[in-house]
Amino acid sequence: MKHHERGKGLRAREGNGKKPEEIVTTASLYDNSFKLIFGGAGGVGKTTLLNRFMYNEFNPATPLTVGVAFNTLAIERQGRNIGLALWDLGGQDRFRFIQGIYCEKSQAAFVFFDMSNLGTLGQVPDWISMFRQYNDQSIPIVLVGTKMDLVPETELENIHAIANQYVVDYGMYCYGPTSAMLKINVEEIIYYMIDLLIYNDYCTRAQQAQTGDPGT
Ligand SMILES: Nc1nc2c(ncn2[C@@H]2O[C@H](COP(=O)(O)OP(=O)(O)O)[C@@H](O)[C@H]2O)c(=O)[nH]1
Ligand SMILES: [Mg+2]
Repeated sequence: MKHHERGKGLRAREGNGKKPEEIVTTASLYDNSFKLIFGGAGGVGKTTLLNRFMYNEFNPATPLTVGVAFNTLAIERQGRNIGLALWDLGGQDRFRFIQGIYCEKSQAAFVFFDMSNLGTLGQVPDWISMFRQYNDQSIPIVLVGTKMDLVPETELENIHAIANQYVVDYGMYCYGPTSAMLKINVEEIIYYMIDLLIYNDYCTRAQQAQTGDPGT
């Protein structure tokens, strides 16, 4: 989906002190409400990628995310009105103790590492554990590689191989290399996940119709 398609119907705003649940799940406003959570080591570029996605901005000096930050957004996708809550969980260990409860009731998760600093992959398993602990074990998780623009072309293949191995080893959904600076794959990975969630929702509803189960 392109930015102009997000145009009029798009509302981006900060929480204004309201609980995100109150904003995003307001009954019948949306065909679907999805909560997406974003984790990964501090400094890997979570906030920067979200700012690129939400506002099409790139700030080379993004301030440290203190604790947890969230944004809500309304989009149209596949003819549906979708309410999104995007939770940026910070990344500094000293905030970790408060993060668990913010992970709950999420439909999908994104775990970030910095492609120019592979040491940041080391935190990926912990984030996955926390996301699964506070959600359905089968929550789809995308591994996001950031700052692709900082990586020499010749190293890319090796990094992709390592990342794809993580996807297999930890049962993630897929891997997506990105650059928020160059605007590579930022919208794509997020819409990819939203499309999966919409698809799953169609399947669930079809199944319920067949079995006569009204669901919830
Ligand atoms: N070159 C480059 N720098 C980036 C990119 N994404 C983030 N950064 C920089 O990485 C630093 C940390 O980013 P930030 O979003 O605060 O990381 P967070 O702690 O994961 O939220 C900032 O200086 C960003 O400008 C990118 O795609 N390319
Ligand atoms: Mg941040």
